[in-house]
Amino acid sequence: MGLGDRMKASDYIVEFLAAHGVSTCFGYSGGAITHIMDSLQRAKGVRFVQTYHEQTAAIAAEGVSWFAHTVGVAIATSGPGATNLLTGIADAYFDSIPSLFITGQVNTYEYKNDKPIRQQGFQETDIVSIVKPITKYAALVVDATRLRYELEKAWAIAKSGRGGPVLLDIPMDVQRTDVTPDDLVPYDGNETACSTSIKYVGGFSEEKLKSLIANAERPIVLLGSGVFLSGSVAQYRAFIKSNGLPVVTSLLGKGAYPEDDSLSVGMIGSYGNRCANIAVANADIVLAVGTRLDTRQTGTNLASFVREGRIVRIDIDETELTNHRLKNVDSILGDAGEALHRLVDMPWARKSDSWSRYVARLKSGYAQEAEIARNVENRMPYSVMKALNRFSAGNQIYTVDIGQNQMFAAQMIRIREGQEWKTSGGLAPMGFSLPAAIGAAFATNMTRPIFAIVGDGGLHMSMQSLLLISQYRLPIKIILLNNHSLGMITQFQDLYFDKRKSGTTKESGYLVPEFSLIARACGLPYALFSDDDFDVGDALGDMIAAPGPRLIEFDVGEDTAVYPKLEVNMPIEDIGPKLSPEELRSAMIIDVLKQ
Ligand SMILES: Cc1ncc(C[n+]2csc(CCOP(=O)(O)OP(=O)(O)O)c2C)c(N)n1
Ligand SMILES: [Mg+2]
Repeated sequence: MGLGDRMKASDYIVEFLAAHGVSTCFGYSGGAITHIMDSLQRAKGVRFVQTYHEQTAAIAAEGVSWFAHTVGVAIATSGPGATNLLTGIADAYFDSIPSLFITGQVNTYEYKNDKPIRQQGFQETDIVSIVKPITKYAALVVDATRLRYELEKAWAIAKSGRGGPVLLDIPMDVQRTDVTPDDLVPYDGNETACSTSIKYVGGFSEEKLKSLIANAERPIVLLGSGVFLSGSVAQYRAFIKSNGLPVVTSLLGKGAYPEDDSLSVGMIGSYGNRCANIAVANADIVLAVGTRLDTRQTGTNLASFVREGRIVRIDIDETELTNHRLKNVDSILGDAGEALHRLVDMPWARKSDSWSRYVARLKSGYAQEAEIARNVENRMPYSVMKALNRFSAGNQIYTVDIGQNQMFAAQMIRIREGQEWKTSGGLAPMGFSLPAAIGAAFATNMTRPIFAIVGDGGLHMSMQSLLLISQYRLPIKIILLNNHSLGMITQFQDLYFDKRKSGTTKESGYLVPEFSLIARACGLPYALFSDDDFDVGDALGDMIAAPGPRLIEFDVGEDTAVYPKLEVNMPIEDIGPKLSPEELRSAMIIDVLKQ
């Protein structure tokens, strides 16, 4: 293109995406986005995938972002298209996923602007105001000469610091106007320039850190999703290994350290592995990296969390560090990878072997397998997870929905080196797994096998994705745990509502369809396993090994329960079903009674 050449603004937008390495753009059509869709159709290098629902597009964009380490992109029309994106946008905001959402808007001359009316144009909706609290940046682009500036700015903000979603709302007349790319104003990068050096917060210092570490005898590392987002997984693995440090993760940090390694103790939290919870409770220093330490991790009894130790926290978001309710925290602001440069030279070397031996003892006494044997009546859901561990490939991807199915997986799946895991933490929308798997499949060019674990309720919410998975023959094995109920909620109702159910079981108004027929309607090969001996013989292995997508349903019965599970206000080591006071005391190093 020569200097001064003009082009259609919608073509310019798509060229921008292509130039920034976007190879797949998810979305759904509608009048106000047709110009961009037409440009996408004609573009080289960017594939447009229509997703049957904008929520699917938004979450698939998150999947691309996570698995390709880039900015995922989704588009939608004005009004209902834009509002259907909201769940994915909010999810990306809470879980820090760099993503760009482009919505069409009514023509600038139809827009109500400041008039005190509800709406002027058809399907006009002020999406920018709606998404303000759940985006890092959102703008209505009313002038095509600002397109370059806004696109560059949005892109930079999505990726900078703690990543997250951005949204550009682009009126139809702006999309169809002509622009001269060479005349467009560039973005100067001021707002996104961030320092790469780390900062000790609130009186903490390198000397204090050093002395804390030097005096610690019971160190443990807690890894969160920030380790993935900062691209420092390999470095943390090397650091942990070379210092022989026990390691636990958050739900989103699963797999940051290989879970089949002897140093890995498991996931902590309200559905954490008992061994991991007890280990953290007894640590005298917890190095918490890239994790929000929310109450699903710490329990609601904050004063009891690591009560005889210090938490050294590394986070890229200063507001997370300065607004936290835990008292025993020392904070380092900065990128997890940068912080590691300082950490490696600290005196981590093990003071005694007794802490390692203690953690190893916890791991064998309170492993998830032991927990199931002791506390779980209906073991089939856990057996499914064990089978997945066995049948998973070396480069397996897991995407996981919300509910009991998520926690069965989190407690039982072992993410090994080369494998990856993605679920939703902060927003936790049912219907997450299938769209995330779709994003993962496109992000990896259909080269990696994917297990998409989902419950019957989550499948209800993402049903359109079945056709999409079949249509593109994505390498996704959908692992459906059908307990004919909203199991996570029925377990809650059992505990706190005297077993009364409402809207969560067949008797209380919640039904599941015949999934075999739905699979057939979508052209998806299907199998049902309803007995506990489902992994006897080759049927399951064959189904998993077959190329292309499958819907594999496990009828796990209605009575399903996740254990262990923390009750409100309990310290995390006292996760239920509770150990006897004697057993808990003998499992602990620190005083049980002092909380
Ligand atoms: C969109 C959405 N609505 C409601 C909830 C609340 N919720 C969390 S888990 C759950 C039940 C999930 O049922 P299902 O998908 O069948 O999984 P199960 O717990 O039975 O494994 C519900 C309703 C949610 N997380 N997301
Ligand atoms: Mg269910």
